[in-house]
Amino acid sequence: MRFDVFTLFPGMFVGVFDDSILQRARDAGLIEIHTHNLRDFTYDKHHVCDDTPYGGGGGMVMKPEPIFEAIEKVLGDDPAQRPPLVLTTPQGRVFDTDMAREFAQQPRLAILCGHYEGIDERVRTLVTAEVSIGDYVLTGGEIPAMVLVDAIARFIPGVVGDPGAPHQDSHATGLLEHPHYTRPLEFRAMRVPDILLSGHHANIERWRRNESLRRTLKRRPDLLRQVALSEADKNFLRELGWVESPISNV
Ligand code: 6GU
Repeated sequence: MRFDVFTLFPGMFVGVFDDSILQRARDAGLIEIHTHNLRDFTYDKHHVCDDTPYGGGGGMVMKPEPIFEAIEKVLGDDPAQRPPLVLTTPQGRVFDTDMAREFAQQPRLAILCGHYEGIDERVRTLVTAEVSIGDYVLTGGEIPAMVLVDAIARFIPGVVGDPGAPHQDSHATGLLEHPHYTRPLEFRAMRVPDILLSGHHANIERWRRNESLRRTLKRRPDLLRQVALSEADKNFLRELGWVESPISNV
């Protein structure tokens, strides 16, 4: 999958995409990440990309011309032939695991990092989707773009070591993850639960499922309304004092 990121601050991406799992995925040819500096698509001496808002008021607005120029030069002149373009903005739809999985189906994705007080409204004619990463305001859309690339890349086969992993982890199952342990068996008087040493796979799976349920009930009970629960799941949750909501989304 190829990502094209349009930004005023390409330097912010250096390092984030050059280490760890994303670098390995790039080396393996599983993902390509191209960052494009919007300033390179200006024609004035000072490479200006922002201007004051019509109507007055504070702050600066991202100018449309460098953005249109960059999108058309890099992604092509024909809108019908271009990959989807996501604008990162706190006004967007809140990003989640379903969106990550869906974007990962695309061969290409372009991301435009929003900045300043906002972006000239006419730029929205280029944009396929507006995405926010949560209900707080950041100084710019670069960190959200990194979040999107990382979360989407994990759903591309081969990027994460264990092919089952992205589909089993927190949120992908709709539940939070169960606890994990590795050696040593006993550390500072804390022992690994015996069940994990039993070699009994069905019991271990039931224990992990129950611990996921326990953790989700304690930390994110809202998620339980959106997940398909078996009778065994419900019985376990009831033992913990869970009361089934009469309104289910499943
Ligand atoms: Cl996508 N952009 C900015 N500037 N702030 C945010 C955000 C995006 N998502 C959450 N906060």
